[in-house]
Amino acid sequence: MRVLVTGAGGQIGQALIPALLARGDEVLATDIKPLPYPSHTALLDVTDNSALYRIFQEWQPEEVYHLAAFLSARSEEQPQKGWELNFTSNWLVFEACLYFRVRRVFWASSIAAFGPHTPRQHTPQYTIMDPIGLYGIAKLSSERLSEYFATRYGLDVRSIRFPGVIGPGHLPQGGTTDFAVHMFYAALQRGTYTCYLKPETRLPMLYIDDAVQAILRLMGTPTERISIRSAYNIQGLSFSPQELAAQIQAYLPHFTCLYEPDFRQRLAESWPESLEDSLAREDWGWEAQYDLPTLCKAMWEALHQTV
Ligand code: AKB
Repeated sequence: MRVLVTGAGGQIGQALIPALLARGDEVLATDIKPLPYPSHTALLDVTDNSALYRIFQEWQPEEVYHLAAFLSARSEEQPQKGWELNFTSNWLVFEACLYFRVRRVFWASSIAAFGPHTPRQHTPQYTIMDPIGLYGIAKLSSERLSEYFATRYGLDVRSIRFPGVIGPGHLPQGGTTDFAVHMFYAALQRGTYTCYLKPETRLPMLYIDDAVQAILRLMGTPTERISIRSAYNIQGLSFSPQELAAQIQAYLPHFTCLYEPDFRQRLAESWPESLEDSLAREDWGWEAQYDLPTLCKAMWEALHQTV
């Protein structure tokens, strides 16, 4: 299968590319910055429509994984850029997929599409969605666009509402859930971390291997089984900064975590604590493999080799 990945240098892209190659796909990895992969890479600004069409024309992808994004905190700093990257680029990619008859397209939605009036525990698939951040506004708008392209034009488009994603090897930048990865690195390198969220702020999270498996499983499911064309809820695990700090202290007893909440607190408080994901389970067999202890074990094993 010929596959195109955008935002390939990001946290999910860096883990997805090896998985796609391992299943025998021919992958063109694109990003706005040069990529470290040995072959089939291209520079691409996904908001540049002519550049996008050139890439589709040359590569003729059968599947597209559109991962380029500006995360929540960064989108607050540059709202217009956040809108272009998190909404307009979806429009351009969906249109290009129709034009070049792409078989299937994946894009990444987020729990940021929910808002302060959304029920926070076991958040249902269908509920009140009133995001307060620009990132969430763009993701919710993209969900509506995604369903529109599927029902009006028959585009086989699929998506997941990602929670915070945690994995080794890539320090996420510009998000609200980044603390979860940064805390591991800081614990090993300095023995202390200052968290920008309050200690008790619980958020849904996912280990990177589960995130990659979710994408592959969703994309490998026959069309007739897909009942959601906006984006699926999935639940992995949920924890707060203080719960993660306690797990880290079990490995590094001298680790200390300080708390200095900033503007990201308001975003985090408007997001769910956990999600109800029965439709993802029924439609494509979603099931997370990692809980907090297994996630921490996997992170330590990986980080001890690199840090
Ligand atoms: C962020 O924190 O902005 C992202 C997300 C939840 O989509 N990790």
